[in-house]
Parts: sequence; C-alpha cells; structure tokens
Amino acid sequence: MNRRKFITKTTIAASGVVAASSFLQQTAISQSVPIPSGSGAAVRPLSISTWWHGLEANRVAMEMMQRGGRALDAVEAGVKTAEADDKNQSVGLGGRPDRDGNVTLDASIIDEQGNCGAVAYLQHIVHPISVARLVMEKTPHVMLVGEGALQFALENGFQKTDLLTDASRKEWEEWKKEGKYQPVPNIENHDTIGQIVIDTAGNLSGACTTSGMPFKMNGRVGDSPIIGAGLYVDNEVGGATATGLGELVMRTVGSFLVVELMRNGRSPQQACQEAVMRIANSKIDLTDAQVGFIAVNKNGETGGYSLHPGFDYALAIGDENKMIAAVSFFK
Ligand code: SD4
Repeated sequence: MNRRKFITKTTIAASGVVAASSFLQQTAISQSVPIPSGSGAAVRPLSISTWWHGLEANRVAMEMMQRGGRALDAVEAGVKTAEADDKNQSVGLGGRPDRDGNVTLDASIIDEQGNCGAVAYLQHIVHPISVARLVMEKTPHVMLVGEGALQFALENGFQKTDLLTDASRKEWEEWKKEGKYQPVPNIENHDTIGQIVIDTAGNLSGACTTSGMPFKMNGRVGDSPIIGAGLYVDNEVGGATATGLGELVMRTVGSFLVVELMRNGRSPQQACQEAVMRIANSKIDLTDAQVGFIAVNKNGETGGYSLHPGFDYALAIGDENKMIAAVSFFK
C-alpha cells in the first residue's frame, strides 16, 4: 500500500496503541508550543526503529534484552534483520544501487560509552553494521570507507557477496531508460533502518544502516554513517536517528541536534520536531524531500517527527511492538 495512504488510514489506530505519555506527545504536539516532559518513569527494555522493518528489528532486540542482553548486541542484531532481507531494497542485501549499478552501503553504531564506529561506501558485505562495530572495537578509528572498509571486513572474516538482486537490478535498468541521470530523492522510495534501544540496565545504544539514496552519484555518502547526522546516542541523555534525504540531515547535524535539544530539556517529540523545523525553515525546495527523526530519552519517553506525512516507526515496550505514524510538518 502506498505509504501516504496507509498513514491516512491508520494514524488514529496506530496512535491508540502507544504508551500514554507518548500518545499525548504525539497528538498534542503543536509547532510552536513546547510540551513539558512527562514524569519519566523509566521503561526498560525499549526499542524504537524507523519504518516497517523496525517491527522485526525491535522484536529481535527486545527478545535479547528481555533475557538480559546488552543494548549494543541487541541493536546490532536488530538492524541486521533488515540488512539480511533481500526484499528490503533500501538496506544491505538487495539495496538499490547507485546510478552506475554499484550497491554501496553506509552504517554506524554507538554504544553506551559513546564509542562509535562507521563504514561508508562499503560494497559486497551483507552486514555493514557489524563491520562498523568492529571498526569501533578493533581499530583506533571511527570510520572506514570504500576499499579500505572492504579490506578490513575481509580480513575479519566477512564474506564477499553480490548484493545486487534481480529486483533492484531491474529497477535500476528501468530508471536508466528514463534517461534522467539524477539521484532520486523522493518521499516514498528509501527506508533506511535506524534503531535506538535501552536495555534492562538502562544503557542506550543505537545503529543506523542503509544502501542510501537510490541511483545516487557514484561515491555519494549520506547521513547514516556520519556520527551526529544519521545517528547519535548519549547514554546520559538519550538517542536519535534519522531517515530520509541525508543531505538535509547532514547540514543540520540532525541527530546530534535532537540529542542536544533533549539535553536542554525538550521532550523527544519536541526535539524531533525542532530538528525538522530547522530543515523546514531553510530556503531549499522540500517538495520531494522527506526527513524523519525518531528519538528516545533516558527515561524511555519517545518521539518521532517528519517533514512530510508518510513516515512511520516501530516502538516496542513490554509486550507491545507497534507502528506509529509520525506527526509531520507538511500536512
Ligand atoms: C541517505 N538517509 O543515504 C539515507 C537514506 C534514508 O530513508 O534514510 N532513506 O541519505
């Protein structure tokens, strides 16, 4: 179903299933009036993830954390479900290629100590998030890109795989026929997974992984592997992750902004909204550019906000794991 149509149909139903404090924040949000944070009874474990594939990512992460697993392990395992799914054309295996036919992947991960790792323009590896984790854990660096990232992955036992599936190859060939040699940053066709979790010990971790903008220029890297842009976690404050047109997120250092706004007292919902407002207030034509943020604070309060209708995210608390339609700037 077209994502926008889905939202029209399910906004009310989806809102009804979220925790009460989030529900109030989701529905009462106004674009200028700050809403005070809730009382903040800590909810653990908790998992919040972008888009529909977030349901499965949440499920896997929650299972691990309910058994006492560490946030970092849970968030890595969570997003790996989307990376491994060859039907998912925006993450990992099966991702749409760049305009020259290369599937190039970006990913980042942050643990509860603020350690981070990232890979960008990584080819032939199904699980860039695990390579990002190894960059964090085994190297003195934060990010490896391209050939160097691939070399590092292969040296650490990852297998080379052809990531271009028939479905994505076909779309790319169709796109080439149209002759418009432009990246395609539209609202509907990119679904990066970003996930933030809180484990039973109250520690946060986050992960973000994508094949990026479909049919992008060769060499293009988006926000997802850029610490602070596509993902940011501060264990004392909260975490945020972004989806959508990375160029817009990068220039506002969006996820860092969301976390800093929470540090300064905004609720996750308010912080996501304010970060989107920075983008919305720019002079850029935003007709075809979607951006969405999700966030969770240390107390387990959550939020999500997007530029356009159509962004939904998955929230798992206790036994519930449900989709929520984000409030948007454009109606
Ligand atoms: C990027 N932010 O590469 C990613 C794409 C994305 O939902 O999030 N799509 O710009």
